[in-house]
Amino acid sequence: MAKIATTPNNKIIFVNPPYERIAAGYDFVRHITNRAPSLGLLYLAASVREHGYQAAIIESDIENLDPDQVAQRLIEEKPAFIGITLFTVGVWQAAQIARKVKKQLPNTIIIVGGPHISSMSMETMQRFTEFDIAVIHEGEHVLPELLAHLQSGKVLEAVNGIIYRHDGELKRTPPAPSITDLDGLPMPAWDLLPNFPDTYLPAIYDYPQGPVATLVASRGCPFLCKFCDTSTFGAKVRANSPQVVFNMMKHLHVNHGIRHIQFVDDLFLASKIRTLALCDLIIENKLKMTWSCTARVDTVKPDVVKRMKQAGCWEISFGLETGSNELLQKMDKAARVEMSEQAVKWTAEAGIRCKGLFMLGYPGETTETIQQTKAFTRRIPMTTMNLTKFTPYPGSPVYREIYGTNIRDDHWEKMNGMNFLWSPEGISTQELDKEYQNILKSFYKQHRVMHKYVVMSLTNPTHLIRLSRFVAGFVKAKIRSYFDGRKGVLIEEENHL
Ligand code: B12
Ligand code: SF4
Repeated sequence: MAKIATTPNNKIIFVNPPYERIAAGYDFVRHITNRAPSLGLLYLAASVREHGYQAAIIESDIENLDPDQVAQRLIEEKPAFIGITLFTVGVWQAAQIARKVKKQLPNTIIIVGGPHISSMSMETMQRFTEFDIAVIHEGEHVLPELLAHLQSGKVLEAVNGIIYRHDGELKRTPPAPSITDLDGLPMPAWDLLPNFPDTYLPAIYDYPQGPVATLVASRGCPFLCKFCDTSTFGAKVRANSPQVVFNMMKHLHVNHGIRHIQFVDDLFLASKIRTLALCDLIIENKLKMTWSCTARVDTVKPDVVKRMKQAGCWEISFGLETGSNELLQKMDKAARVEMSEQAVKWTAEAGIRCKGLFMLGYPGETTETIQQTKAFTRRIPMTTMNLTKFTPYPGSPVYREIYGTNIRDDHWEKMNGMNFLWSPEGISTQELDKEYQNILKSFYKQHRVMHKYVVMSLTNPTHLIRLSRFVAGFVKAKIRSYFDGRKGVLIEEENHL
């Protein structure tokens, strides 16, 4: 497929395929889970629109669409191009959509990109022949160039950063340069999201006030934590200027009524100068918004967090991972437990909430390290704890170490951090599952933590409403289970995983 005849229209529909695997019977959890749109697709849609293409976005999970419904919508719309964003966990569902569409619309060109493609492009293209072209790494510059080549029937080998099919063979072009001038990119196309911002809520208790939007102010990370997949943006850090970040915040506030921003950068605090400049802009211009961000513990300084608080910072998420220094070392994390403790303390003292991101089951985890983590989570002044089940994501250094032992690529569709696909020597996945519950309970049952949640529920009706819907759904599911003879067991049928 080096040359493609001129396509019938200039319509491109972007798809965020369904990722969420909620077992039948557990639908009520949707009331409290994260409903953030793909910023990648918003950037891509804005970028192709600037080049004259007509863009639309389907957010499958947020719109509650299954693969068949997504495919049906695409078939009805008959776009010339479809652009699918891929996390490892969503590849199979995306392929299901692509297969259905291809049957009805054989001339529609299906392009894939995203974190999974940045790390597993060749394997994915070999395995799923329904994907026509893969765009590796950032797409804002490559995609419009690719579409222009496709429309004019020019050969694709001139487009850098892609994999395409030619006479039944896969061809890979040289990598495209990474985008250095982030300020030059058009603002994400929030206007293309149906019902934005109302239906795009983060997880319950993850924001002080709605409506909420996500933003990314920098790309890239030079560190090499072994569990992390940095293949999309690479090691070189690039950033928007504080003025452009401020402009985007103001745009969201004025035009979409957004009151809270979640920054999803890997290293929001990488530059103290940039962070303080943004805080100054927010304070000087009296922008009344709250915001949260993620940071490495070694970038936290008391003067910075104090200024951030004055500028509306509500919560900082830290990748604390574990309470064991030995494990941190095995992960190649530069931080140590003592450093984490200090950063969380400074943040709490500044009046900013601390969310700790932890993982359980990393290679080297033992019953002793689990106890260390449990004690650590109770010792530090953290307000929220997020615990994921260790998953070796393609693109992470640890994936290459583990692959070929007892993890197989068939596990892609389980890679959402909610399944133990692998267990360290000496601990079974069942034991890990039990400890997973124990650690969370031991943290959330503390009075000081519960108190904060009660206050939040009472002061912010959105949380209370979401919580009530969740509880009502749970009760209904329980009652239904008795009528159906399942005696309190909520799962209605085995999840297909
Ligand atoms: C915000 C975020 C989320 C948000 C929003 C997700 C979303 N749909 O975008 C939420 C919280 C929902 C989320 C959830 C998950 N996430 Co997440 N998330 C991120 C984070 C921190 C930032 C993503 C982002 O907005 N980047 C900025 C935008 C501009 O970049 P982008 O989306 O990658 O898009 C660019 C390119 O990839 C490319 N591109 C993307 N799609 C397409 C499509 C086409 C057609 C083309 C041409 C190009 C293209 O062009 C875009 C513009 O340059 C990344 C880390 C990171 N550094 O990227 C992790 C990351 C993407 N998440 C990851 C994971 C694993 C998950 C989860 C599966 C599990 C978990 N424990 O979090 C869950 C899925 C939950 C579920 N529903 O089952 C991994 C993915 C690894 C992998 N191989 O799959 C990452 C890379 C973290 C990491 N370092 O390991 N996540
Ligand atoms: S965990 Fe954070 S610091 Fe470590 S490599 Fe990933 S993005 Fe970088």
